[in-house]
This record gives sequence, C-alpha cells and structure tokens, in this order.
Amino acid sequence: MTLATPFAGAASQAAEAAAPTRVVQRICPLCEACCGLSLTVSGTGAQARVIAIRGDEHDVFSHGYLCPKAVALKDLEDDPDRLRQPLVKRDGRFVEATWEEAHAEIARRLPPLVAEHGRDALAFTLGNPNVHRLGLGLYVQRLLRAAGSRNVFSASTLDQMPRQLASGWMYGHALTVPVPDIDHCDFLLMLGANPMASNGSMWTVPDFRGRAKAMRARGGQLVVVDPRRTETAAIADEHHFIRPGTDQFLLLGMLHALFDEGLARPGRLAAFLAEGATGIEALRAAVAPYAPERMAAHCGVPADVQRALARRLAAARRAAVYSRIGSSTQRFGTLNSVLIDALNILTGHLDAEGGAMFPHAAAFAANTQGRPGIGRGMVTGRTRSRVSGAPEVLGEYPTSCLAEEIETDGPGRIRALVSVASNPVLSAPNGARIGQALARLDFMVSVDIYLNETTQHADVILPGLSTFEEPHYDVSFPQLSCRNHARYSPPVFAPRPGAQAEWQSLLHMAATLRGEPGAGTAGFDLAAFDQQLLADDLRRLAAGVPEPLQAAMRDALGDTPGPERLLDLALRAGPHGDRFGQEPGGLSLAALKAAPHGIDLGALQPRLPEILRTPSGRIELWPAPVAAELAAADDALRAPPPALVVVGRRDVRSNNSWMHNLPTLAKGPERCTALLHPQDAARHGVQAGDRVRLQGTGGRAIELPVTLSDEMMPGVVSVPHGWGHDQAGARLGVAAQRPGANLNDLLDDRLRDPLSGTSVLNGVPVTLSRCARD
Ligand SMILES: Nc1nc2c(c(=O)[nH]1)N[C@H]1C(S)=C(S)[C@@H](COP(=O)(O)OP(=O)(O)OC[C@H]3O[C@@H](n4cnc5c(=O)[nH]c(N)nc54)[C@H](O)[C@@H]3O)O[C@H]1N2
Ligand SMILES: Nc1nc2c(c(=O)[nH]1)N[C@H]1C(S)=C(S)[C@@H](COP(=O)(O)OP(=O)(O)OC[C@H]3O[C@@H](n4cnc5c(=O)[nH]c(N)nc54)[C@H](O)[C@@H]3O)O[C@H]1N2
Ligand code: SF4
Ligand SMILES: [Mo]
Repeated sequence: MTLATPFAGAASQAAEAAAPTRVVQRICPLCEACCGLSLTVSGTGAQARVIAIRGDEHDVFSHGYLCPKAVALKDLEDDPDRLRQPLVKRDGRFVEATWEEAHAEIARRLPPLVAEHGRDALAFTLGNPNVHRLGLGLYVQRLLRAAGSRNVFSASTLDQMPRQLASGWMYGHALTVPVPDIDHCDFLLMLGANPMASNGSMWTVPDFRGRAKAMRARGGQLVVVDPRRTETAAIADEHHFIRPGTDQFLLLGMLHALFDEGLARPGRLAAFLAEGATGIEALRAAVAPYAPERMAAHCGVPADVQRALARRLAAARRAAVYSRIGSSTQRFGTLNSVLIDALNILTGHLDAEGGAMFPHAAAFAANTQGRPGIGRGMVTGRTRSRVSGAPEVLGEYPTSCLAEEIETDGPGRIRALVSVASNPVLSAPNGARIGQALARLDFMVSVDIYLNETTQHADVILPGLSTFEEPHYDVSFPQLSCRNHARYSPPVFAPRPGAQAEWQSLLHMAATLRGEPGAGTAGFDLAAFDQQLLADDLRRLAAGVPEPLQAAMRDALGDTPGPERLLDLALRAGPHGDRFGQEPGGLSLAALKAAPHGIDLGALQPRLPEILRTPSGRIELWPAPVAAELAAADDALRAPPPALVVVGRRDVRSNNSWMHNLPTLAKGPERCTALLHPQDAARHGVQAGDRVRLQGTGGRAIELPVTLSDEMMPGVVSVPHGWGHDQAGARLGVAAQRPGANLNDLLDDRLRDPLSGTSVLNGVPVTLSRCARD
C-alpha cells in the first residue's frame, strides 16, 4: 500500500506549491513494523513543513508499505494539545514553565524525598514509546542506573514479559526471541495475534499482508487460532476459534499428538538440547496426560483439528508457530511461550530457514555479547516486591503491583514517581485505582507529550521534541525483524529554539539524583556529564581491548553529546561493525547516513549454537519453573468455564491509549464498542446499537455501545483498550469528544502470570446487561 496524502487546506497548498520542496526518508516511529517513509518537505528553516507522507518504495526492508497511522504523524506534529513547554503545578494548577524552572523544581523536591525515605521510595513507570524513540530508550537506562530503585514498572508486564522470560530460560537471554521467517515459510500457525490490525509485534514485519499473500502464492498456508475471526483470519487459509485463556491446553494437546504419533523429530536441533529434567524425555512425560481428545472440551478446538495441526507442522518443510498478546497476557503466558517454542523445536523448525529464527541486529544486540554458546542464563526473583512479594523479572516488578506499593504504609512505600511515556491509568488493569494512588504521591514527574489521564497527576511534565526534530534508529526492533537490516533517519527539522530533547531531560534528572554539582540549575554542564558517562561505558566496553584501539574508539566518537554517538559506538562495536577501522567496509553511523533507504543485511541465518547463553550451553526445552506450572494448569482444567469473558481488540487506526487526539485517525465510526456474537446478544436481550454495562469480577463496570458479528466466538465479548478520555484533568480536545470507555477499569489487577508478573488482560470473566434505552 502506498498512500500519498495532502494535509493542508487548499489555500496553504497553493502557498506550498510555490515553496521549494525536498523529499527525505524517515522510519515511522509509531509501531513495531518500522516502515520507511518518504516525506515531502516544503520551505526551509522555521517555515519548513511536511506536506506529504508516502511509503519509501526504495526502503530496503519495507519497500513502500505504510498504514494510515503514518499519515497522522502530520497531525501529531501540529496537534495544539501536544506539549511543547514544561508544565509545573502551582497551587493545584498547571502553568507553563521554563526548562530551568522545571529542573529546579525537580532538584528542590526529589532528592530530599529520596534522602529521607530511601531509593525505593522513588518509582518509575516506563511506557511503550520508550522502545520507539532513540533518546528515550538509551537515556532512560542512565536515569534508572542513577536512581537505583527496585520499584521499576513497565508495559512489559502488560505485554511480552512471558515471551522474554521463556527466551531467558530456554536460550539464556531475554532478547533471544525467535520470529517467523515468513518470506521463506510454507506453514504459519498463529495464535492470539492480529498483525493485520497491529502490524506485528515481537516480530517486525512491515507489510504483513503482502508477505502473507506471497507465502500463500508459493503454496504456503496461514492458520489463525483466535476467539475472534479477525482481519488476519480473513486472509488466512483457516481459522479456528479457541476459548480465551486456554491456549495451554491446545498447545499441550498438539505436543501430546507429536509424541503420540511419532512426529517429534527435532533433527539437527537434537544436538543442542539439554538432557534430563529439562530435556525432551521430560517434556514427553509431562505432556502425556494431555491427549487432544481430553483437551478439546477445555479449549474448544476439536481433537482432530489439534492432531491435524500437529501433523501439518511436522510435515511442512519450512514452518513456524507464532503467538502474541492473546496468549501472552494470560495466567499461563510463560507456559504458553515455552510450549510454542517446544512445538517449533520438536518439529525441527527452530533456527531453520522459513521457520522460527533468531535475527542478528547490527547494534545493541545484548544477546550477542559475551562468549558464544554459553552464559549466565536468566535469573529472576533476585528481589521481591514489598507488598505482594512478586519476584523481580528483568529488574522490574509487575505493573499490577504499582498501586498497592503507593497505598500500603510502611518502610519502602513509594512516595514519588517518574513516568516516562506511560499511561497506566488507561493501560493497566484497575486503572481507576492507579489514578487514585498517583494522586496520593508526594511528588511526580512525567516525561510525556500530553497532559493526559496519567500525567494529570504529575507536578512537573517534561515534553520532548517532535519526532521530526530528532534522529531515529530502532534500538529494539532489528532484534525482532523478519530480515536483517540497519536503517537510520536524520532529523527532518532543526529543533525549535529553546526546546529540549528527552535525552537531555532524562540525563538532567539522572544528574540531580546523583547529586552532581550544579544539577538543577541553568548553569549545569549537561554535555560534560554525558561525556563522563560515555567514558565510563567505554572503559567497560574496552576492558581487555588493546590501548591503541581504545584510543581509536575515543577519537571516533568525538565530543558531540547525545544518543547519536552511543548509536555509533554500538554499530561500530556490533556484529556487522567496522570495529573502529579494523573491519573496513563495516557498519558505522557514517555508513548508515550515506544509505538513506537503509542497508540490507540479508535473510535470517541459523544461529545455533552460537546464540545460546544458558549455563549448560544447551537449549533448556522444559525449564523447571515452567514444568511446575502444570499443577496449576490441572487445577484450571477443573474450573467451570465462565459464561462470558472479555478479550481485547486492536484497530489499525489506533495505538494503545495515545493516538485518539489526532483528527485523521479519530474520524470514522465509533471504535470503542463491545463486539458480541448475535446469539449472546439475544441471550441478553441486546440489539445492535444498544448501550451495555459490562461488569468485572471486582464489581467495577463500564458502559459502551454494542456491535454484533458472528466473527465473535459465542461466550466472548471483544472490547478495545486505551479509551476513557473523559477525565476532567486531561487536555485532549479531540479525544474528549468521543472518549470511549476504559476496559482496564473493569479488569482485575489481582490476576497475573506468577512467573513473569504479566497481567491477565484477555479471557477475564464479565457479566453483561443492557442499559435502559432512551
Ligand atoms: N486491556 C488491555 N490493556 C492493555 C493492552 C491490551 O491489549 N488490553 N495492551 C497492553 C500493551 S501491549 C501495552 S504495550 C501497554 C501500553 O501501555 P502504555 O505504554 O502505558 O500506553 P501507551 O498508550 O502506549 O502510552 C504512551 C504514553 O506515552 C506518551 N507518548 C507518546 N509519544 C511520546 C513520545 O514521543 N515521548 C514521550 N515522552 N511520551 C510519549 C503518551 O502521551 C502516553 O502517555 O498497554 C497495555 N494495556
Ligand atoms: N493499530 C494498532 N497497532 C498496534 C497497537 C495498537 O494499539 N493499535 N499496539 C501495539 C502494541 S503495544 C502491541 S503489544 C501489539 C500487539 O499485537 P497483537 O498481539 O497482534 O495484537 P492484537 O490485535 O491485540 O491481537 C491479539 C489477538 O488475540 C486474540 N485473543 C484474545 N484472547 C486470546 C486467547 O486466549 N487465545 C488466543 N489464541 N487468542 C486470543 C484477540 O482476539 C486478538 O485478535 O500491537 C501493536 N500495534
Ligand atoms: S505500520 Fe506501523 S510503522 Fe508502518 S506506517 Fe503504520 S504505524 Fe508506521
Ligand atoms: Mo505492547
């Protein structure tokens, strides 16, 4: 799809026609597909404006694809509600402040709180845009290190933590995540994912539709398992309903079938598998009780379908099983992730062409560092949260523990919070409780571009530059891409005079927390502090490197502060890097700057055993904590199925909670509706267009209009998240006109996967009743 969209009205178009135009390339920062865009820019200097956005046909990775959200980047640029100046709360009201005033306020209030109550009294919430903005992603790490708090909460425990934990335990590193090599695949089985709407997740696959179409044209097949016949199911060869929250039973059934029918043949992978309690025989014994014939009644997928899927997976020359949010945000999210990989491994499709493969990122590939083939593995639970005792995973606690840590008195209570690009009031279960807890804090800072449902509780809001004013490089997504590549975008515009980038705000806060002399004053030398931290990095990185090379590294990086030289360092030291002149022709920032459409690094290649970092040097097929989950899964088998459960739904014109203020995306039919099967509607005396009340087990309810479709599995209602923009303290003029209801207000914050700390966001029991018709 290539969209060309003129944004401006007719009069300004005429003016722009006269102005000189230029075309620049830009990676879209909005979702994980990371499409390459072509922007037409008119005018120069302060008059410069983006007048058209198209897909970049010459992009080495996305080849011209884009979705309607890219076009809304222009709305985002112009949104009058987007913050451009810091806000400081004075006497309960936000007033615009200078950067000096904002940092002075932080320096006045934050360090004394930490000094009196300890480091853990300051918490952090990190949201989704941290992985989409270069400066945020790199410098938030610097801030966290300076703060040294255990109370870190992020969107990971509302999303992919089970997948990362499974990878950590099986392969030794949380970033060693296999992705389908769709361009060479013959059979793709997809559970709980809807890339036609989401554009892919934990799998960077721009133009999923085009790639799926090409797969099918080659004779390949796509099978979707989802409680809704989604947009992805609509382009698939086959779709099967599954009862929400029961993927583990389907997966256990399929694994049982593989062993039962003699189809468990890992081939070359056998040499890499651990033996004994975490090996293949242990898995065979574990799945023995879960015959498809027994699982069918529990998951709703007939036994013959389970067996047929297992056989097709085993028979396909090149195949992969892939899953996402639907099977991750579940009580058995980590178990599900391990079982998915077990299917890929037992059928020989892991790390094989056209199967589930490990990308090789050019920079920031933390899973590629250290000795190849062996490592420390992943350890969780090094600390536990104060109130619930939830184990730390990757240095975080479950987001669903945030409110209780603020509410519950005692030593270590959270009294201050820094939210960085996160909106837990709309994104996390029992959002209303989180809002009330935030209102109790002694001090809160938000690094955010909107005054919204969460940031309304802050005392200081620090907005960043617009995306067009900053360089872009995806730190995370080349690690998850269906083809290896490296792409960089320079800023399109110079920053407005006096504006501050997010990396500067984060670094300044880090300096304040470390008590650096002058921090919090206008005279603070941020560049010198950045230099000092980089020198520390280099010392670590260069340990054992000969001195002449260390000197070459220092010289090469220069003295311009900010994220770009960290990127240069990571590229040059990375697996494809020029190694500071030792590997002529290798990657560097300069090499990427010279390639505006990106550099293709080829199809995914097998990486076993080099990629392993487990202490055994083997794949731990059946990690002990996961094996122990089967007892709980057995309990779940005995629980009666709820009459009605709610699942989430994504729409291509939306993005979590924060793009509902952009007019291009906000128009069109109401999207925050409860989607229901006509049978369920009849059962509840509901007709299309009625308003219904959905109530969760905690007793909290939301009201919203109903839409009906037989694309829903009976007994399941689908509601999108990220809505509920009717809070008086927010400043979101467009979103407030059609606020929708906050699904997370009714979800239960006590439900989570105990291994990964991830919230159960899908398959949660609800009751439905019709609101009075007026
Ligand atoms: N019920 C239910 N809940 C869900 C989900 C679900 O499927 N169902 N999905 C979950 C998932 S997968 C995720 S990732 C989470 C997301 O949870 P969050 O990350 O909390 O939510 P977002 O809506 O992405 O919020 C992004 C925040 O960043 C701000 N922002 C946007 N751009 C920028 C920027 O460039 N800089 C800065 N500093 N701020 C910016 C926005 O104003 C907003 O406050 O939601 C989760 N919640
Ligand atoms: N347009 C748009 N794109 C986005 C986002 C967005 O909000 N809007 N958010 C971004 C983010 S942060 C993420 S993490 C990704 C998520 O990317 P995806 O995981 O592809 O997102 P969803 O569209 O929520 O797909 C989840 C599917 O799981 C199904 N499901 C629910 N419960 C179950 C279950 O128990 N079992 C099975 N098998 N299926 C189930 C749902 O019906 C749904 O179709 O999308 C990203 N891209
Ligand atoms: S699919 Fe994602 S990355 Fe591509 S244009 Fe749309 S929002 Fe941007
Ligand atoms: Mo997400």
